[in-house]
Amino acid sequence: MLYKPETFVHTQCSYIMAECYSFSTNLGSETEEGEEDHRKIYRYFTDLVSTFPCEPGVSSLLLYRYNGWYASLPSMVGIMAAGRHFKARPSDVLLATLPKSGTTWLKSLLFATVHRKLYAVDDDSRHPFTFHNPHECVPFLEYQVYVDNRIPNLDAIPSPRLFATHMPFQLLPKSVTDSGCRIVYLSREPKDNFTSLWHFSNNLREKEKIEPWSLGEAVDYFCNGVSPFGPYWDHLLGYWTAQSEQPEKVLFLKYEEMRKDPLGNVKKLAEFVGNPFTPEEEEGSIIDGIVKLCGFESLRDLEVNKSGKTELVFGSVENKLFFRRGVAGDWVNHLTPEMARRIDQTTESKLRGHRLTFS
Ligand code: PAP
Repeated sequence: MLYKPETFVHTQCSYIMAECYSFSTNLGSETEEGEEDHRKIYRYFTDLVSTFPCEPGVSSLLLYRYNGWYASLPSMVGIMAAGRHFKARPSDVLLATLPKSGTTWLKSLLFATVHRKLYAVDDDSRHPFTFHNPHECVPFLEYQVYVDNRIPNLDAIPSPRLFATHMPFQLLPKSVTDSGCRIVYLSREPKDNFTSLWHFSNNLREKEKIEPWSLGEAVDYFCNGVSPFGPYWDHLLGYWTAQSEQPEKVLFLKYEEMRKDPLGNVKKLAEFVGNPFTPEEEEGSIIDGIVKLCGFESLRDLEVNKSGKTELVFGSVENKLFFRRGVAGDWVNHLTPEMARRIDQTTESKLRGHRLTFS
């Protein structure tokens, strides 16, 4: 997908597109560093991460271990670069998820809600979602912003800026926690999260070189914590604990509850980010419009999501891969009772005593 400046006005979307997608030369960075310094930093982090232990996991790439967390080499480098450079503003909103827990959906709902005055949700001819996958509208810090061939200038983006991340709470850039910016975390039932991840990773593998993975082997990796940004349960608990300590700063949502009550959850999101719907808006059709615009079928059926691609640090991903079934409970169609039991038992033992459950 090419950047189409004419489709945007003065908003986060236009800046992000310009800064993050133009493979810019030095546009002036937050740290004022030149291109050569920038390359050196990435080389340094890449060399460093290469020395970490690595192993295969539920991923198309090898997963490197750092402080008990797993991520692919480029993602780990992105985490480190974001930690060094990212300067959060108190008005920023960070969307945090594990891969395949509904990131695309959350990005679309939050973007459409926050920018509802700029982009009417019923105006297909102008809405950014007609031209861009939600991943291009709300970029990942470690996959799209802090990557070695671009020097982002995030200073020019008007508030409120929206960013996304798969990082565990414990690895977030210090400026995020120091700034007190808001974090919205979306979790998903572990068996569904695993099933979605298995399909996605299988699709990304080099099909000519690598055989499809056995589901049983992938369940082992998952339960042993070797999945991208895993261990899955530790990731959940990081944000769950953060929410219980700072409920005004961290909102913890569940995919299954959003499926049941999307309208209520959109209202909750708008309030949490300090942009509540007015009584007139509540009476009108806008909340319903946002839910419809961001619904699974509506997004999946857009041409950009049928034939477009999104550039992420590990490659160019076909947008259609972000839209598979979009339901809760699809694991029953894939996992054997034994596999399901194994994941359930791991969940029970890891979450015991934390009052966090999934229906
Ligand atoms: P990411 O973390 O790599 O960005 P993410 O968007 O979390 O991916 O994962 C895609 C999952 O969200 C898919 O789940 P499935 O494999 O179980 O089907 C996808 O179908 C689902 N999804 C994408 N968009 C929506 C949506 N608008 N509403 C509900 N679910 C969605």
